[in-house]
Amino acid sequence: FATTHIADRQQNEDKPPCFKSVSPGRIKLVINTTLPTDQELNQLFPHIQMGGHWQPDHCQPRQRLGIFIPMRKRWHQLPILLRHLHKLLVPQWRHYTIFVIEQADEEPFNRGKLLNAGILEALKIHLDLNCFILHDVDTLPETSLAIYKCHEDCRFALQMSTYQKKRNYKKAYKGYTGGVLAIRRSQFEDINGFSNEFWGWGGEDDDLANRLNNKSYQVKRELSPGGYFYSLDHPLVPANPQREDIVEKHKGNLHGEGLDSVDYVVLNNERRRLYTFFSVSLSPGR
Ligand code: BGN
Repeated sequence: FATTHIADRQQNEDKPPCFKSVSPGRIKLVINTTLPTDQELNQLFPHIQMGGHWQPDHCQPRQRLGIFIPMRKRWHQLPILLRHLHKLLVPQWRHYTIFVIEQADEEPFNRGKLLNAGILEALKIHLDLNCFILHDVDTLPETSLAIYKCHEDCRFALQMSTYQKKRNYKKAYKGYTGGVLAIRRSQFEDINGFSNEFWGWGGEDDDLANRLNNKSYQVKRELSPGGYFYSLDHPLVPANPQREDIVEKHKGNLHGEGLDSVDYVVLNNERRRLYTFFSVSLSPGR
């Protein structure tokens, strides 16, 4: 990959900052979809660049978003989310790139480590990302008021999916960082990213919340109605039986391992029509 957007940025310097008010509305969910051919995608999304990048050209967005989708088996859900996001984000005048990071090894799913790896790889090609949206593939915004951006106040990370269908739209608990989280790059780097030690379901997000709190950041929850998110169904995944112990153990040393110590091997990277793809092995030494 060549690095991009440095030239764009210089040109942008004369442009006014982007400001767009969004009219409220529900987003039509297109659920039963297979990934269309590249030709069909070109027709649906003529302005989205290869690799899943878009930015407005008449104004200068202050936030440059990397949207990170950790992935393993739920490939059938990806086209649903991708269509949905590109439809939502262009009218919001966001500067964004969507990244899909696949865990291609035989170990249990490690969402935190996978996101650490994906973010490091993304920053090699988009040097100037300054806001990360950590996005589960099964969680879809329901209204146009789900504004994809980091909190204006740099003391706060933003829990975007406060009201999820799978929890009967009950408000997420205080400090919940799963689902869809907007976190500034500066915050993510300051807390040393996620722990790499959560293999299997659960705990990595609560550990992330502890890392944030320990550095005096707080997680704000998006309000209604922007915080309403639909959930796609999937089979239950086995929980990691050690997750509570690991969360507890880490409380004594919250930033000792993480983004700066993640080991992985990139098996594939390519710009696909609607997203940039990385496939990584998280168990290089095992
Ligand atoms: C919590 C899980 C989170 C998960 C949410 C989903 C744990 C660790 C306990 C110390 N946390 O209970 O990882 O995202 O549920 O609602 O299991």
